Amino acid sequence: SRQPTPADKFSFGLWTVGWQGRDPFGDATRRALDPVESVHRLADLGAYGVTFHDDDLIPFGAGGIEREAAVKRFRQALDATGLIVPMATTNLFTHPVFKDGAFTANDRDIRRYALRKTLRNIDLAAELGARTYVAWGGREGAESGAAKDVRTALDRLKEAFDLLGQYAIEQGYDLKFALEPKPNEPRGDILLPTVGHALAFIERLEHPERFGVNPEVGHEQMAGLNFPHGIAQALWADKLFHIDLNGQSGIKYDQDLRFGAGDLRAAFWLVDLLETAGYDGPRHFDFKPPRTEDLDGVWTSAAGCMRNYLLLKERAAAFRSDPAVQDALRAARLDQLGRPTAEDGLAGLLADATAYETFDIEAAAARGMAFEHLDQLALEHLLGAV
Ligand code: GLT
Ligand code: MN
Ligand code: MN
Ligand code: MN
Repeated sequence: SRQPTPADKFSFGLWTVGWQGRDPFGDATRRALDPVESVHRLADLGAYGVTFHDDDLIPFGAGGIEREAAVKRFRQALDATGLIVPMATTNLFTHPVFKDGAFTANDRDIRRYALRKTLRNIDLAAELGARTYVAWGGREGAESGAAKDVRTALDRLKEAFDLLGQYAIEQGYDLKFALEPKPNEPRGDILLPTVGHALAFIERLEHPERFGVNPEVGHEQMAGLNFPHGIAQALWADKLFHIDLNGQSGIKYDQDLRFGAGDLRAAFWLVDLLETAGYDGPRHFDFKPPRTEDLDGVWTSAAGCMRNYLLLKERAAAFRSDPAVQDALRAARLDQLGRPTAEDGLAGLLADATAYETFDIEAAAARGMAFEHLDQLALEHLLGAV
């Protein structure tokens, strides 16, 4: 069905629909949204979850009473709508104190403050039932060479995540961490710029099993990378803990378009991959409704994210179940890729004269791969021609 339901596991950040359209060149074009209003609107549209930064819910610097009231109202909205909080995160980028980063700021007092701010919100995340805690280190980076000793900064980043992991374990929280890579913006260069960097970093942590990635479509595409390939490797490593879906057109500033806008072909292969791989986590939209839109446009944009996902899911399923596609996959020898190269072992490989001595190299080199036919079938399905 093209009508989103909670079973589709669509979730939105409060900061996405709530983005007021402030950019480096212009002021806000929309009023602030009350989180309670967003929860109700998202539930009406068919989402199952809502996510937040501490500061999206509780204004930065709010006192205890204001904090409790904000959480109470939010919780009431969740109870009234049945929306859940699958994920939460920390704002470690807006306040000027984080101008040189949070967990890797050169100033030690700022690093300690960043950790305390995060630990405090982890308690709230656990209290609201979140199972994933995202960490996007947008300010962890540099604009110039000597300003950041990257190897030492990575030591501090590891130290921070080791402490956060220890805290979750000691508190008995059923909570995993998902690191979100981004190559640049707002810093000139950000640490852990891609999915690959993050996967390698995680293996150096004290509790690697608690850590995975939260890749965002546009962030990998800003680096010119193939997003579905990055997701495939994260899945292969059992590290796809969460995902930020949106749209991006090529290598430029972070566009955060609604899902399906931008690189539609990549979106098609992404949905095909998530659905066939059995990814069962949230389909989380991290987009920014363009500042040209009024609030009606915001909700149209949010609904479009979900509808586009469902349309692509339909198209991908039609592609996979088409007998002509199955023939084309065989003609392209995907079944052969699925077979181990040397199930006969090293000895068998060495003893096999057909593998080398009598191998007809010229005949093998002359075989066409038939990929164009296969890809044309994909395009026909994507365009709804079949
Ligand atoms: C911020 C960033 C996003 C991250 C969010 C989590 S907030 O808007 O641009 O990509 O996912 O901190
Ligand atoms: Mn994101
Ligand atoms: Mn983005
Ligand atoms: Mn973003």
